[in-house]
Amino acid sequence: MENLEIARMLAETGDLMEIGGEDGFRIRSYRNAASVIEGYPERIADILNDPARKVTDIQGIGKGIAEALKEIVTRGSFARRDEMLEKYPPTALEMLRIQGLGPKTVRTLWEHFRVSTLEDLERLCREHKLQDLPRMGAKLEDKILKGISQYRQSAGRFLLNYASAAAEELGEYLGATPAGSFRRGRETVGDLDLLVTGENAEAALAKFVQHPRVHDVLGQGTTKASALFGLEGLQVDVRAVPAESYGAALQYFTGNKEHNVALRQRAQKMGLTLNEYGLFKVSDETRVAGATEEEIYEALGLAWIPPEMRENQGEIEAAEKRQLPELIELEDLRGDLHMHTRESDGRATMEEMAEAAKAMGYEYIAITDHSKALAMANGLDEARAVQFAAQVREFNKEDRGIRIFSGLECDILRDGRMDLSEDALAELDWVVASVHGYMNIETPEMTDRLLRCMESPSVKVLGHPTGRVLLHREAYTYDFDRVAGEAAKRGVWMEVNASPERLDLSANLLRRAKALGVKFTISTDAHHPKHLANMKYGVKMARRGWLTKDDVMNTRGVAKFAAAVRK
Ligand code: DGT
Ligand code: CA
Ligand code: CA
Ligand code: ZN
Repeated sequence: MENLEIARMLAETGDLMEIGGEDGFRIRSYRNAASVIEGYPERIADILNDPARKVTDIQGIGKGIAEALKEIVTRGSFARRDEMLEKYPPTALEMLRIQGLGPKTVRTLWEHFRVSTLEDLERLCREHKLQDLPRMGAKLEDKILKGISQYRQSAGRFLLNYASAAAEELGEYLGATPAGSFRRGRETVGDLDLLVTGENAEAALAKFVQHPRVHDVLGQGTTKASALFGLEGLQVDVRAVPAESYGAALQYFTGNKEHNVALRQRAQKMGLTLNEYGLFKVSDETRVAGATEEEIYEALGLAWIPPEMRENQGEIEAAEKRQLPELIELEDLRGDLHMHTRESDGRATMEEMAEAAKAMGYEYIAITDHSKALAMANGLDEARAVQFAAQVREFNKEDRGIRIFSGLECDILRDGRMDLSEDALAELDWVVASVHGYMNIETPEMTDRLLRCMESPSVKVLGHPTGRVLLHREAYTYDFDRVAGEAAKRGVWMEVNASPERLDLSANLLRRAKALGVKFTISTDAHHPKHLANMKYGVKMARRGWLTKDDVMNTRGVAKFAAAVRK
């Protein structure tokens, strides 16, 4: 247990106590101790383990806090914190960070509406529900909505699907091209960068600020305009650039910074200078390139580098040697292998999902409803799973232009066993093994759990392998290289979950897993036919992980895929 974690627990408890309306003196003592511990040069855990020393010798740590510290170090929490977390959800803490929302209001909102997330709070304000309470009115609702938008703006990053909708709408409206982290396919974006060029570029800036969903104009000049877009207030920067500089600007504003720095240094060594206007000779300032990205990279002795790879992670060296991998593309996918139906928590039937997948041009899908451990989602037990497998066999008897694999997203129990019996799993074509509970167990236990689940001969792939929920929940921790190494050895694949809330695995982990010999699938985890379109986000992620068509098993045609699964 590191000091920072201990400090966070104390501070969080203080915050929860504030929501609870408790004594200010005690709240301050937790906060004070938190700040002392956060900045303390030695590990508190070491001091506690040393019988010759006392934590109470540290300024700001009294007897009560010392007791809490002992508890934290031995079991990872302490009584007061547990008690507070029982009363108030930790998500309520985020509401404290909203301007205009004091602890008392947060408490009232929780007590009356059970709102504990910003999303719910926002909805409540928009539906004017706050006015039902005494001393709360339209003014407060407005203030809170502004506060939420500001909070998201400063601390906030946005999911790729939100940014994508904005980029599409504005891109079409302005004839603009996205750059920045969005173009690099980062899983979240801070703001959206757009470029316009040509004769109407300057006029596009004026048009931009007049768009009905654009508000709070932050600045508008002849080359750049910035404003917020939509209810969530995503900042959008639009830049107007001349055609001769278009490639240079696109390159510059796509980034990332580290990639750009490395490129500029490379240019320097060649007697050139690179900026957002073009690539020029240092000696006489003549223009070498600038209209397209390709000519810039070429003039620097490099192959054009796909934006998803531009993170200065070895891509420049690979481009120099003309050894960039041929990255996977959306069109390479032949099927989608993770989706839910009404049998568990999905919205459509198997037939409807199949129909939608067929319309997208897929050859096959796997239906993977939840297993019984997810009782809330009405997960399948053994009998239902076996019956479902029979139903799918029946479906496939006729040629319907799409093949269904009978699948299951089977829970990995806390001890690593699968939720359903091997006999039942063996009836199915495709088993995705996923963690949905006990996500906060210790790292070694989680490692053992994942290693153990792969001992089941039915398990084909690890679903959303780190459990992260973007902007919401951290990945659970385990010895990733050991698990990935074991997966490679056993021929268990790892999923790139394309849901924009997850995008799990991350780019770094994809590259690590690939280096260890793992094969992958990209799947949407759709709960509705429209979610099947999320595949593009998963492909972006895969490209950021340098994956090729060959690395991803659902690029195989149906016969090859079926053969690979049976093995
Ligand atoms: P974000 O918006 O936080 O998701 O990340 P980016 O990468 O989109 O960052 P942003 O919007 O600040 O800038 C877009 C790109 O423009 C960035 O990747 C590199 C380039 N850029 C912007 N400002 C600067 C700068 O001051 N120096 C350098 N070297 N590059 C910059
Ligand atoms: Ca940006
Ligand atoms: Ca920007
Ligand atoms: Zn799942």
